[in-house]
Amino acid sequence: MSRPVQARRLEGIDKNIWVEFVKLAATYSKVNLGQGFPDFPPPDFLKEAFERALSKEKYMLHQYTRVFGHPPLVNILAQLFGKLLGRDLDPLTNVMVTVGAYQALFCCFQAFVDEGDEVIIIEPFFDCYQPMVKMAGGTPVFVPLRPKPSKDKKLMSSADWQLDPAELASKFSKRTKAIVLNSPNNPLGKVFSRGELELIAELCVKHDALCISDEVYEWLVYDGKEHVRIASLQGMWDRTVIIGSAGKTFSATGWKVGWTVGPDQLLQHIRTVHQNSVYHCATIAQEAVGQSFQRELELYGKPESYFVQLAKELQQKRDWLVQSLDAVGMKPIIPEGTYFLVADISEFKSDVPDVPNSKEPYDYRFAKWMVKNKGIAAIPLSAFYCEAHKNNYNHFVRFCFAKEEATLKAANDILQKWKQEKTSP
Ligand code: IK2
Repeated sequence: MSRPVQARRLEGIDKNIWVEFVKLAATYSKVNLGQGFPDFPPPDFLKEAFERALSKEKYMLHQYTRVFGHPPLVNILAQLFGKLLGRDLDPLTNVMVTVGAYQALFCCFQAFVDEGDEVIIIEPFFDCYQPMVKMAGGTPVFVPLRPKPSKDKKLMSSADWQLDPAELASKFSKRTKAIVLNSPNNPLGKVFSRGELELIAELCVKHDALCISDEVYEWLVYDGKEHVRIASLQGMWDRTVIIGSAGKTFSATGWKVGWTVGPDQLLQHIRTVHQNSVYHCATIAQEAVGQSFQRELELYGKPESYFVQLAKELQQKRDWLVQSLDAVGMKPIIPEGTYFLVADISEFKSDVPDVPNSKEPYDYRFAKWMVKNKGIAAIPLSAFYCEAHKNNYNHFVRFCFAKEEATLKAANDILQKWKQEKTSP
């Protein structure tokens, strides 16, 4: 063809961190702490629900179901989120099922963002927000969480990374259509406090902006911290879409069942995008997720609840990885939630051969060198920053600790050996 094949909206968004680093991990890693998925099995009740859905009598579950969500699943999600948000939710208009949280995000940007609209993104951010805003014709506007080290603490916490209120306020204008909030945050593990959320909410109300609230790690919160839903704050329900993921909730990321929860006047536009793109999400997976939520609703807050047990197990895994990294001088930032932990690699500069004139950020070079030479896969933190800010945050990598004890032990063995090699003459 003599004319350009590629649509203009794809310009500059062809590179993807997961495509690149998943391949590197598959080729070189002995211990994969890169992409965020558990290497332990999902709970038996989820698998059993799937098996029941496959039984002979349930043959209709092999067919299409309701376009905006399988009825048993939207019913239970409406009950659960109704309880969490303290309001009556209509399963048919306040909930929509998507193919993972990814598709929910895509639907939101397509539904709300026009040419010329600005969308505020808090850095570091889950990487797909930026290309999705651009594909919708919008302009991403970035505002970083800034680390505030305190002298008396040996290790930082993700809570020490904070927004500067004046800086955040300066990003809002009449062009602002929405802000994307991700709490608990991937990659830092930060759980935004009520006060921080109130500040964001106030600005949304003042500037009549929407809030796309990505809460896929809502159940993975540690040390007794509270996950506050921004939709429950004053003036926010009408302008917020909550996004969730069964993959993260039930440790089954390959299932790709997600959802949006929000007011009908917002969800109606999300439904328009969904019905004209993906249309429908696998019925059997929705059935099994629905049954699993039924179980969790019955056990809500009890020690047998998977939500309670998983958070407890992950907190222990977080602590193991914190210890391993701290012992070798890769200063971990203790996350308050999620699967992830960010560590400072400044002291490892001398290990990675310098590449004169390389435009690649140091953390990318470090992560590539580490997987090839030490067999540990991790993700460079600057992948979660816009181009202009990458170099300010290029001395950290992200590790995923949602892994079997044996995997974390193998990582520890490699790290200790590495440390010994560094210190022995
Ligand atoms: N939103 C956030 C914040 C996510 O972290 C994810 C999943 N990403 O995990 C990959 C990684 O960071 O290593 C999603 C949305 C997408 O969720 P789903 O898998 O349900 O589409």
